[in-house]
Parts: sequence; C-alpha cells; structure tokens
Amino acid sequence: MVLLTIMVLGAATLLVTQLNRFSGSLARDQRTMLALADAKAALIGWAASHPQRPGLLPFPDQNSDANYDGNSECPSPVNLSHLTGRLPGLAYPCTDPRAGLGVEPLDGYSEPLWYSVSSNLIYDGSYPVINSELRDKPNNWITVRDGSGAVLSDKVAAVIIAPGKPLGGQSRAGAAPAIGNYLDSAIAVAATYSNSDLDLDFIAAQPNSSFNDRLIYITIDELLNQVERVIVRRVRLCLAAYAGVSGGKYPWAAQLDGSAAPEYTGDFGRNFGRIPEALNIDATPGSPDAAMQPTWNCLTSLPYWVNWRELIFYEVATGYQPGSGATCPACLILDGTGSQPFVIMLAGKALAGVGQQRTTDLDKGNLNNYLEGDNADGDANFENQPVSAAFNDQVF
Ligand SMILES: [Ca+2]
Ligand SMILES: [Ca+2]
Ligand SMILES: [Ca+2]
Ligand SMILES: [Ca+2]
Repeated sequence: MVLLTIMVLGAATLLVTQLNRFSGSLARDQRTMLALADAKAALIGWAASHPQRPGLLPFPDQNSDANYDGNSECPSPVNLSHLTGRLPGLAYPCTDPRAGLGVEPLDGYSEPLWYSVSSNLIYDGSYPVINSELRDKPNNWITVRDGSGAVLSDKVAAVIIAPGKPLGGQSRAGAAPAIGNYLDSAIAVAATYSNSDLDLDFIAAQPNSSFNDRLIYITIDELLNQVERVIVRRVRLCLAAYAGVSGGKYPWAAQLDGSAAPEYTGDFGRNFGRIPEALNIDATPGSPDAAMQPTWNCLTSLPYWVNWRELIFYEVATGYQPGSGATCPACLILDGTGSQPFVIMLAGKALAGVGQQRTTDLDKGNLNNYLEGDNADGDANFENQPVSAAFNDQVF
C-alpha cells in the first residue's frame, strides 16, 4: 500500500512537472507571438506616419559599432549586409532623424527582436520612390519560406524575427554577439536556408533542437495599404483647408483631357481631374480661388507628393464648386450613398490586364489608364470594388 502510494504520488509529480513545463513553454510562445505582432504594428506605424517619406523603413541596429544600443546604423553606401540586425527601438539618427519605433518588444525568452528590410524601402544616397506602383517592382524583395521550402511570400518588405534561447553552438556572451548566435538555419528538403546569412531568404520552419526562430513579416501590399490611407488623409486635409476659408466650397480640379501631359494647376470650370497644386489662375479677381492662391501650398511642400500626384484624382460636385452655394442637391454618389461634396480616387498600380499603361505624356493624360468601372465613365457615381486584375481604385 505504501509502495503504491509512493508510485502514484511519484507519477503525479512527474505529470505536474511536465504540465508546468508545457504551460511554461506555451506562455513563452504566447509572449513571443505578442512581441512579434507588436513589433509589426509599430514598424508599419513608423513607416506610414513618416512626415517626409511615408513608407520608408528604418535601418536595423547592427553590431558594427560594437553595441546593440537601439539606434539604427546609417550605412553608406548600402549593401545587403547592412539590412539585417536588431529592430531599432530607440532612434533613427540617419537622414531626416526621427525617434525609433518607440517599443522594444522582447520574445518569450526576454530576447530583443531582429529585423531585415528590403532595399526597396530604405534611403541609399537617395530616397526610394514609394507609391502604388512599387507593388509591381520585380526585384530586391525578401522571400520567406515555410519549413518545407515552399514560398510563403516573395514580396516581403520587412521580416521580424524572435531569436528564442541560444541553441547548441550559440553563445551570447559579450556586448554585441554576432547574428549567428541568435538566428538559425534549417534544411528544407534539398536546400538549407539561413536567417543569419544577411541575404534575402528567410525560413519559418517548425521549432526543433537546431532551429527556434519565430518569424512575422510585412508584405509590400500590407505596407502600401496603410501608406495609401495616410496619403489620402493628407489630401483630404488639404481640401478641407480650402473649404475652411472659402465658405465650404472646394477648388477646381486640374486638367485631364487625354491629349496632353498631366498638369497640376486648377482649371477654371473643371470638376474632374487631378488634385490641383496651384489654383486656377484665370479665376476672376475677388473669387475664392484668387483669395486662396497665396496660401494654397499644402501638398507641394511635401517631398513625397511628387511620387503620388499622378495617381490621385478628384471630382468636386457642382453644388460645391467655386462660386456655388456649397449645398446639395447636385452632389456625388459613392457606393450608392449620395450627398458627397467631393470624392478622392486613388488609382493604384497600372492594370496590364485591362491595357493600362502610363509611359508617355499622352498615356498619363488618359483617365482610362488609371481608373476603372464607375470611376472612369464621367458621371456622378463612383464605386469601390474588391481588388482584382480589372479593378483596383480606392475611392474616398
Ligand atoms: Ca549598433
Ligand atoms: Ca534562434
Ligand atoms: Ca537567408
Ligand atoms: Ca485603378
């Protein structure tokens, strides 16, 4: 009886110990997943809210300065080996200095996170052109694979990696151990992929005794979806600034007639076109446009605007055009809902499947190379649709 009791108690203790170990690793896993999600949100927020270059991503914190102090390194010239390191929580002291992400999430083993960024989104002596067309750029994206080697995405803007605890052969003693003491490699069928070899290939294998990295990534689509919202919000603020001093009316649109290069000066009497950078200069003296002209510079002063201005369209309802009563009826209808004083249309990338091209000045003057469906037919109705090979406008 005593022996049986001892055996039962022993078995129960073993079970409890194993359960604790299991729930302990579950809790660590949960902390790691939360840290990765926090870091992803912070990184997208940092990039999208960039005051000068929305979408720009920071350089990582590397050990070339013998520390991991939370500050981005500012390499010049840039090569691939500069693009993987620690997530920069503290500061971005490079061109246009800013604070870093403002968060330094730790994984389930209290380790800081690592980060790799595509060269398509960093400053390399000049700023990258970041707009909707970047979705189609063919090269220099990061590829992330699963444990079988299958590609999860080959349009990755940034990958964030939780290193986990040190594995066999790794040592994290000293001020700034090399990346290979944190990040691992895994064999996927015939090929080995390493997360520490400073290239564009990363692997998200299942954890085992020789691999315990956990990954999350941001595709260029995910990043641009947020950046585009920021751009449209800033355009809307600019139009609101006009309305604020013109009795609620909105400016004339800039020329778009399919026969000439795009222009960005408001066109007297034009309700549909691009966002005006300068107001119509042939308005009669004393008109709202003439009154606004000296202060209308809310977009051209923004360094990124030149990359977006070709892709953003605008219609003002006749009820809200300069000289109007600033009232409906005669307003616009978006997705079946009326009474819109104006709509802003973000064209998205050129859709080759419907013959859109934007090479020549003539192409750029043709509405059909940008907008689709109910947005391209010249009436007062506008629509959003799920993104497809034949439709990618976003209307606000
Ligand atoms: Ca450093
Ligand atoms: Ca690891
Ligand atoms: Ca690699
Ligand atoms: Ca479009």
